[in-house]
Formats: sequence, C-alpha cells, structure tokens
Amino acid sequence: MGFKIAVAGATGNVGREMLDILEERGFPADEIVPLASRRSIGTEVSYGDKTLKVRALEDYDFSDTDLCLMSAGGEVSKKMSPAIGKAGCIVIDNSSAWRYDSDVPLIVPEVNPDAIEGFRKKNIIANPNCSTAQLVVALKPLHDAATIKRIVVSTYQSVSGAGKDGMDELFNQSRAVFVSDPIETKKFTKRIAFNVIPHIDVFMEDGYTKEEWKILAETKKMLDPKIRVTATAVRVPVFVGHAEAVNIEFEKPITADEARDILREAPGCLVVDKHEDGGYVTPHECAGDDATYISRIREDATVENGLALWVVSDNLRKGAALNTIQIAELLVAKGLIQPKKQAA
Ligand code: 11C
Repeated sequence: MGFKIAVAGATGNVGREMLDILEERGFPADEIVPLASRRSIGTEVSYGDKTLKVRALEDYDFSDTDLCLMSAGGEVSKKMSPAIGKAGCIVIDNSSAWRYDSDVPLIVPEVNPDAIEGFRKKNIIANPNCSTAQLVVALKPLHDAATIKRIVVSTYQSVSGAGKDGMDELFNQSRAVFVSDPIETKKFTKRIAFNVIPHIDVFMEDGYTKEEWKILAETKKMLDPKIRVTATAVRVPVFVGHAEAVNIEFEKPITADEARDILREAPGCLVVDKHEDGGYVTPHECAGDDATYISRIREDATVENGLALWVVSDNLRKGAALNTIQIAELLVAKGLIQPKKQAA
C-alpha cells in the first residue's frame, strides 16, 4: 500500500518538477492529487505517462491525504499549512513561510537528516531556498572536516528561480533585442537580457536583500549557528541552474587536494575540477541533473585556512523539487509516515 500525495502548486515550475521526480524515483504513491488555485481547475499536468486534472487547493479535504508537497507560495502556505498539518497530513513546504520557525525543521537530507524528527509540533517541514540547498550540500562535508568559521558567497541565479514569469521575461527581452522591439520589464526591476542584476527579493534595512539574508539564516539553522556568512545574490540571464562562487575560512588547515577528496566521497556532490579549459561545470550543463557540482577548488592564500570553490546545481531540482521528494523519502526511510489507508 502506497501513499496519497497532494502536490499544491502543481501548475508551476517547481510543482511540475515535483510530479516528474515523484515518478522518476518511483516514490511509493497510490494516488497523486495535483492542486492549484481555482482558476487552474481542470488544467492538465503529467505524472509519468498519466495525465492528471488539477483540482482546487482551497476546496480540497486533506483528511485522507498522507503528504502535501506545497509549492504554492509563502502567503498560501502561511494560510493553509497549519490546518493541513492539523488534519494529519504532513506538509513539506517549499516557500520561506516556515523556514525560520523554531517548531519547523528545515531539512537538506545530506546535511541534517536527524533534525526531521522535530516535524511533529506542526506537521510541517520546510525546504530551503534554492541557493542555500546547493551551498550547504557542498559545505557540510568540509565543515565536518575542518570547521568553517566564515563564508563569503556570490550567487549567479537563473531566472527560473523567479518562476515562469521570470523565464518568459528573459525569453521575450532577448527576442526583443534581436528584432529591435521595445524592451518591457515586468518581473525584474531592470532588463535581464544580456545583463546581470544585483538584486533578488526585497531590500532589508541593512542594505542586504532578503535572498542574501535567507542564505545566511538558513545556513546557520541547518549547518551551524556559529558560522558567519555574507552573501551577494545576483540574477543572471540563464534559464535554469544557479551558480555560486564561495570563499571559505576554516578553523583548521585544509588543502585543496584534501577538500577535493572529501567532496568526491560526499553525498549529493560531484566534483568536476580539471585545471584546464572547460574542466568545470556551468549551469547550462547541470540543468536536469540531481547532483551539486563542485569545480574550481583552490586554496585562498589571502586568509588563514582559506578555500575557494564554484558550486552549481539545478535550482528547480536540488534547490526545490528534488530536495522536497528526498525529504519525503527520508520520512519513509525513518518510518515517520504510514499510509492512512493501511492504518485504517
Ligand atoms: C530565486 N532563490 O532564485 C529564489 C527563489 O525563498 O524559496 C526561491 C525563493 C524561496 O529567485
């Protein structure tokens, strides 16, 4: 007997990816229910070779559903997840609504799998921001080996992080440049085609953006509150795949060769680090893959015990849908969820 799973936000970039990954990985599902807002009722989505019709999230009764994979945005999640959890359906939420709540575990299975046990207070588990997920997958094994004191990270984030509207804007603006049409900016505050924008999410009082703050807060929550983090988050004209240039200062000495060996063995990591032309991974190459790729590993002689790395991953997969399904798999592997139908 398998699980009954609702996918909320099933028509979005991440929701569709969730449906693909559930099927690809053979997650033990007896029934999949795609949900979205009322205006999407009847929209068709694919699950393997099946076509499923979207139902209204607002009207759905979760009482016989085991798991809700929620990618319907922060506002919807804030409003609906507590009641879904109370109905006995575990919510794995992809928004930032619950990540910083001390009663909600924030999980990357390669990094802090044991923290998942804390989900029972609200029946909600949070999935991190895409730029944090790939970062902590790379940092965790290095932190275990040599204790990270401080990181400086600059991100190069694809437009799919801003949803389908972000992808459409890059496409339409690129086309407009070639045919000399006027450039329209709607989703991003400046032109993204053939440009980069040092601004993701809203500005905070200290001059950092919320995206930059999320990287700091989530790394501390999942990895170690003592690590100091500073980030610059930049949107780049790439459709899928976030890249990050990361400088790390450790307490203990660690060489680039040692880091390379550690990362080669680390779960979720793939090292591609040939010191030659093209001997590194770019976002375009990682799109559609599950791994977090690590390249350009080198010693940073400007600080004591310093390393620099280049980290790339598919933001819709490890950064969102894949990590969500890995959390669901972790619940099953730890025996923390049972199909309700079987229990009845
Ligand atoms: C972006 N990282 O690339 C964002 C998208 O908190 O889950 C994900 C926002 C979040 O725009």
